[in-house]
Amino acid sequence: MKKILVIGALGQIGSELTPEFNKRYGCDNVVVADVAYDKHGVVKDNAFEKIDVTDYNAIESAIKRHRIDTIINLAAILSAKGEQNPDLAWRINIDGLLNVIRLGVKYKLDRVMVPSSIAVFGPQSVLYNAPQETVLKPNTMYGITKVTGELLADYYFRNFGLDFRGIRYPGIISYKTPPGGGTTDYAVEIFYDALKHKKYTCFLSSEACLPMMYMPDCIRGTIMLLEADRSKLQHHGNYNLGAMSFTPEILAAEIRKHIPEFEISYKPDFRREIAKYWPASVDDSSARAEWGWAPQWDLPATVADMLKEVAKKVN
Ligand code: NAD
Ligand code: AKB
Repeated sequence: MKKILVIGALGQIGSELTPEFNKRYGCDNVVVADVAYDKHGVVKDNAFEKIDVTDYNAIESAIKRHRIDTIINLAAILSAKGEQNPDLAWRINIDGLLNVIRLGVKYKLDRVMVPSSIAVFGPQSVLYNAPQETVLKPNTMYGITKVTGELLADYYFRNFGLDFRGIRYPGIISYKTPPGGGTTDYAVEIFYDALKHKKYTCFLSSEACLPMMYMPDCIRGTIMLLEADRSKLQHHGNYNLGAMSFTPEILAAEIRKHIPEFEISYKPDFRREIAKYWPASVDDSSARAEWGWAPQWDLPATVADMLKEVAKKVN
């Protein structure tokens, strides 16, 4: 793992993963790419390539030019946007992924990493402490693309020896870059509205319990898996990863400990149906056993830190 290409680097996760990579591997060894321009200097310390992940030739030319041996592909259409434009979700999440996989095989890349999601679960899955292995029949296009990605990861590992790694991220909470159109985005928006207006109208129902994770844990877990000893890994693109679980009601109660007058109300929309068949919690014992995962951020610590950091932005 000498030279890394991060595709989709300007998004919620990429904008925080890239600086950590810079600290660890050096800016010269991390090349970033996105379909958008880096207008706000989010990843200004790195060589930047404007690449659409569906463009095989553009990725190939970046691999050759920068002598890339590792790709992290974060380019994706998330769950809510994916339901509004399923064709686009398939094209970016699957055609883009296949480009990365085929080039990974062609250039014998050291490893590729592409996230999966708790969206792989569905109505027939076990939704409490969702097992690593269970029925995966999601009812969203986003979920379908993520299950397909996990199956492709296994296939290309088995038949072509591609070292493919991925985590089923829960909803990620952060303040640096806004989330990109998912069902768990409420758990970020709520902090801005709590600080600005002391009230928030939630698009999920009060009892929608989902697994969530604070960004520092997401970054740490991602790097742990990326660097894990290949011989210890029994899975490829599909590690369950847990940290905390809560409903909007529980999150609001935690915020109220800091802002007593904060009020939450509910106006559920189509995203309630998406959340309904996602797990309340996940069993991450494989990640713990195979590469030592353990979360460090719980709900009270996350809420306190988010309120402190978001306050700096809204003021
Ligand atoms: P995001 O939407 O915030 O960022 C995605 C980035 O990809 C954006 O910068 C966007 O400009 C870029 N992009 C979009 N289309 C592209 C294309 N055609 N070519 C190149 N770049 C393109 O997403 P994120 O939250 O950072 O998610 C990264 C990965 O993690 C995705 O695979 C997502 O499914 C997964 N994931 C995220 C979460 C979460 O809560 N953030 C949870 C589970 C899984
Ligand atoms: C979304 O809500 O779509 C993402 C995810 C959990 O995959 N945050």
